[in-house]
Amino acid sequence: MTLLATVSYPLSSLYHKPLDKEDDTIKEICEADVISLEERARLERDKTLKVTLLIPTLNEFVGVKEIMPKIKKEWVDQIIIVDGGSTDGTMEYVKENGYFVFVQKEKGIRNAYMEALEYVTGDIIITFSPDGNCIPEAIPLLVEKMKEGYDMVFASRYAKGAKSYDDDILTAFGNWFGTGLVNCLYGVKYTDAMGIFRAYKRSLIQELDLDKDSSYSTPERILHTKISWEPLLSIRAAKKKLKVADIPVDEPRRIGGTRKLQRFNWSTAYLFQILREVFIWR
Ligand SMILES: Nc1nc2c(ncn2[C@@H]2O[C@H](COP(=O)(O)OP(=O)(O)O)[C@@H](O)[C@H]2O)c(=O)[nH]1
Ligand SMILES: [Mg+2]
Repeated sequence: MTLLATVSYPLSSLYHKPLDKEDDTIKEICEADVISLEERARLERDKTLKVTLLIPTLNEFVGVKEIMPKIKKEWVDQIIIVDGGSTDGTMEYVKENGYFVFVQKEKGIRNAYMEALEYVTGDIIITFSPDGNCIPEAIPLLVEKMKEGYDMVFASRYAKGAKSYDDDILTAFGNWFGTGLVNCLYGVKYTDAMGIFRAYKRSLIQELDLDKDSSYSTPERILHTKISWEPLLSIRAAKKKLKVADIPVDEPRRIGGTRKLQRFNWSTAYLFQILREVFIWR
């Protein structure tokens, strides 16, 4: 398992620091103790965080029929399905099987996330596509890792030990190049900066301004498209030096349906964002 960033204060060394007579040192120890206590409280709190599984769907009938029964309800506290206007029976299937589902009003996967937010009760969000690309059994692993106190955990297709069986030459290159560029520009060691299958604290959406249209409007206007927020989430988490980890999870091939990726528009828009973030946003 690759640890991408570590806790800024090694707790054990703070607790066992020997006392010194110097005022400055005592002040330093007191401050350190306050920080470490805060950190400890945060770690305790993180163990009790609630989890929402957020599932965007657009004509994924074959996928939902096969994948949804494999998701155990007890893995998470809430499951929300946001449908983009499926016409292939996806909606009917999930409704009949008792899932909470609603149809988004505005187009695009980012709007699906945004419109779902008012229903999200979890402190942690896991985004998941029920198209065969995401392995359901990785969900409890993401939850467990998040509860160790991380801000975000990737189910990484490219971490050591994992592999994508869904990539073609272009998506493999795009993911490799995008992740490599984020790493070079923002000083992190991500293995999969672009993927949807990940867990993160819900609070990051506001903290990282992912909910602001202005974070996306220029590339979206130029390229006449709507992009998602995963790449920007990776970049801004790096800029803020958040605590991030990844777990290796294979990406099996898609089952049924079609890929919604708009190759040229999205890769160009994401490249634009990766480069522009060097100059904008704190
Ligand atoms: N609600 C909603 N879901 C979408 C939209 N676009 C894609 N999806 C879903 O998002 C998930 C990921 O999309 P997919 O095409 O598989 O992306 P890829 O695997 O990264 O190529 C799938 O479950 C799609 O059905 C959209 O505009 N709205
Ligand atoms: Mg997919």
